Amino acid sequence: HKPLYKDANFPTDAEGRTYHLGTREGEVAPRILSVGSVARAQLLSSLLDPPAPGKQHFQRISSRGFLTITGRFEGAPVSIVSTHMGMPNMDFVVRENRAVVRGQIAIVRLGTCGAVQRPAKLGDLLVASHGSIAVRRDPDYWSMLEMDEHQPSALTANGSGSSNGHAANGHAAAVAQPNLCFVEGPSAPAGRRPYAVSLPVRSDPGLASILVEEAAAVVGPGRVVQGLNASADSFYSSQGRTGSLFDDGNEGLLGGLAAQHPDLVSLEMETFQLLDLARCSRGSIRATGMCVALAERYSNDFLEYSKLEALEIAGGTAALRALKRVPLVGPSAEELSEAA
Ligand code: R1P
Ligand code: URA
Repeated sequence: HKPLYKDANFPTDAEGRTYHLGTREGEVAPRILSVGSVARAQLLSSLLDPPAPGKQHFQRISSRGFLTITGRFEGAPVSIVSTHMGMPNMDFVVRENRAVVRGQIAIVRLGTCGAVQRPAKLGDLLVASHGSIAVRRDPDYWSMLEMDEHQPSALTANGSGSSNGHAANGHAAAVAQPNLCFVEGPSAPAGRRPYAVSLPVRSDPGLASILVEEAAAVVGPGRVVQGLNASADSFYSSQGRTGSLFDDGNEGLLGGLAAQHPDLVSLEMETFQLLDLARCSRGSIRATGMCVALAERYSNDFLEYSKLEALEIAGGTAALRALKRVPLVGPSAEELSEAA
């Protein structure tokens, strides 16, 4: 049977369940571990305290495939939520969990990532202590190339069009945007920016430093690297992966990001959205992220998959310990009286 939703602004069903995650108040703990896959959520649920005899951990898989597991970790109520991939999915996870828990909440993301530059190396735990930037592909860059090809004089300041879509120069105000361009040299049409790079958004400093301590206690301090994260809107183009099948204009992207941010260590797809929403949550969300370095972008090495599970367990243990330790402000008297 299909649930009936009310309130197009923030849809919930008759039982108060959210539209994408399918959970309601009482089913999610204020301390949340967000992981990229259902398999990782299931694996890390083995770290939870065993349920009382004859009971099971709360588990709900939504119609959209988001799995929520709620139990206790060393006595503290926690939820593990599979988030899938990309910033829109992190948006669902943050907003819909925020809506079903009273009081302040803490969210730690445990993901996988590419290691951008040394000292980050394969298998390390990279903590976004310096926050995150976002890297987004700007489709207008290619639209402008197309428009330029069809109406060269309409878009160029000097009336000279481009014959190959990549050689025009002197572009007019239509292309003046405040974002950054990392494509340099003769193939970069002047003033055109294929990738927009945001300003950094910070991690919760207290939560990040507890997470670093716990990660170092699990894997040793030499395997934990703190720095800036970048979340991209693609695994491929906006992470600087190149190939001949698409014109991505990204040859200089990775080098440009590293040069512009010497503390950049990790490149993945969700942390920025988590930190941005926490920053906008009127103080109601404490958040940070940590990733297992799965790929070394500077050497082109990729972690052996057989080694990943142990690293996920190590990172998950550290993240759950940090979540347990982080102080949270409980629900206000107002919230409690609303609930009554
Ligand atoms: C891409 O393969 C996925 O892996 C990384 C990226 O952020 C993206 O979601 O994280 P997860 O392993 O948490 O999914
Ligand atoms: N996840 C990403 O998003 N990028 C990588 O390089 C590895 C994992």
